Amino acid sequence: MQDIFKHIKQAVVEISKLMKFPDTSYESSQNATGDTQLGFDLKSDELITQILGQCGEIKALISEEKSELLELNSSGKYVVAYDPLDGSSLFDVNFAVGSIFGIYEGKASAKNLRAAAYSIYSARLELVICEPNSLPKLYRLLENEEFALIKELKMSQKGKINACGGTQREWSKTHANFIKALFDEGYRLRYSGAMVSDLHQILCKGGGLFSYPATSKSPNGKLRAFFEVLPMAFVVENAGGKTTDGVSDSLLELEFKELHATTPCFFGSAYEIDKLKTAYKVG
Ligand code: AHM
Ligand code: MG
Repeated sequence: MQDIFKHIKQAVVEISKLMKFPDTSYESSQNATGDTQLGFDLKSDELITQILGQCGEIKALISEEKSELLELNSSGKYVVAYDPLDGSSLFDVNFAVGSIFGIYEGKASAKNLRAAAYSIYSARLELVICEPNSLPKLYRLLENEEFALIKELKMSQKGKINACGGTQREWSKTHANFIKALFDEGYRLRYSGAMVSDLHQILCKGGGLFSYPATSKSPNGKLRAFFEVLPMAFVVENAGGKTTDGVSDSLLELEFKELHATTPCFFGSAYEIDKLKTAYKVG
């Protein structure tokens, strides 16, 4: 597992370097879920494939930018699922974006998720690594190109941030009423449009809610299970937070068949997730 983290560190440093002087021209191709891809999505995907491909512990890769699983070493123990550039629509406006990694033992499945990591490309390069039964660790890249441990991430019982995704007119009445109730309680809107950055803010500030619900256009939500939702749920729950799809006790108890399956998802402190589940139950 440590060898996988070593290769992830190398990949995110290379992506961060490439980002400093990017070619931001759009490409006409589309990814497996139909989004228009920025050239940088593909470049990040290629870089991660190339660098993680050198890690003997990895059996296969699943990427948001690949329609099929990519087999690597048959003797490898882990499948790594990744979103090479989460929040890619914000890349050309120079907002913080990141890469997300889920490390699964054997087959990609929530119950096989053993570790997760994500990077944040912004003024600084930061990397969060989360191993089983321990708080997620926040690292920052120093001038000497080494990652230094900054702190462990811990969520409190209740936060102040409300990061609510999706187009509001496509929300259900239940969801719209619940989000309004949080604002009425004094929660503040903080939503950039990059899940990885929005959740990073909530994790660093110790609480709040990130939601991407089912909508009338996307009844199964927008965010992808294996390389976005499950790895971030693993980090949030290990930080002491809670997750749900609106009904479940945890996103980590859900099973998905398709590589690019999506799900409604909610991540937050205990208070907001419990309140959401009650609101969704009452309807
Ligand atoms: P991406 O991986 O193609 O960037 O798409 C995922 C992103 C999430 O980071 C973010 O929460 C969501 O899409 C934003 O969608 P919306 O603009 O509908 O709120
Ligand atoms: Mg994404």
